[in-house]
Amino acid sequence: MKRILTIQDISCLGKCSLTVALPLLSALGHETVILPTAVLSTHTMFEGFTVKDLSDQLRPITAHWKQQGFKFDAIYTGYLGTEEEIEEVKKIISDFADENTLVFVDPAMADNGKLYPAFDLAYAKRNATLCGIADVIVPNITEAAFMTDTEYREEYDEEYVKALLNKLVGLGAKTAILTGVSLSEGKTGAMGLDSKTGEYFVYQNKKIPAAYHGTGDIFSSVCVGALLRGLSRQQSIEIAADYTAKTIDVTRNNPDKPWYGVDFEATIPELVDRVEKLK
Ligand code: PXL
Repeated sequence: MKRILTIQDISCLGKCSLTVALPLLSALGHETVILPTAVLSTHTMFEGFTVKDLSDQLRPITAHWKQQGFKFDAIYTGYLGTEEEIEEVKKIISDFADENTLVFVDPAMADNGKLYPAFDLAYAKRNATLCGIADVIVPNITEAAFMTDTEYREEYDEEYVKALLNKLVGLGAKTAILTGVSLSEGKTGAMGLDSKTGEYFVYQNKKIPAAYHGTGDIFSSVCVGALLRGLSRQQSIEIAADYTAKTIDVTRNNPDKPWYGVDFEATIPELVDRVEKLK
């Protein structure tokens, strides 16, 4: 069994970050070690959320793991609260990752052309330095634009996406995967660039006309979980994109859907079925 360390916040209620990553990675068959960076009552789209920063716990927790001799096959980072925390996480990566560790970074901080309420441009630039030490990064177009000083566009073509991907690997990431990429009317998916071979890869499926919070975390968790099962990059983005789309579709059709997240729990059996068949 592979062991993955995931570093992100716990939004106690809200179906994002660790409350999504942990169940999905477990369902995909991985031992999942969590390092919570903060505890929030809910994610930051709720009014009046509470936050307890846990930055001062990162060192003692990881020092204990080090002393116990733990190693990780992958380190997956998501939403991080502050620039200082990003620096701490870079240290943890340099302490625990060797050439066999998959370092997977989702610089979760923005969407639809805007940074989340807690962040500014300096934070985005700091996240770019974390992306620079990653094997795989999975920003959306907004996050990529902020990190690379590129104009954010709602309407774009393949050349714009390719230029963003080239700037992202220019940050130092070995492979960049842009999420939420729509290359034709009614389609959406992901497009990536392998910096070593210069090869682009792409997957487009039907765009479900609905948007919910936490779907970026769902894509990332499934993508890294699939990669860690030894599936190819192409298979992994296809499985992650299809699962995310299916989950959005199921949520859209649920009359009692919560506004703050998707019904990813309902589609886990299908996900497991699909990856089991690929064994
Ligand atoms: O889904 C990304 C995310 C994770 N964690 C917290 C968030 C968000 C997005 O808003 O607020 C606390």
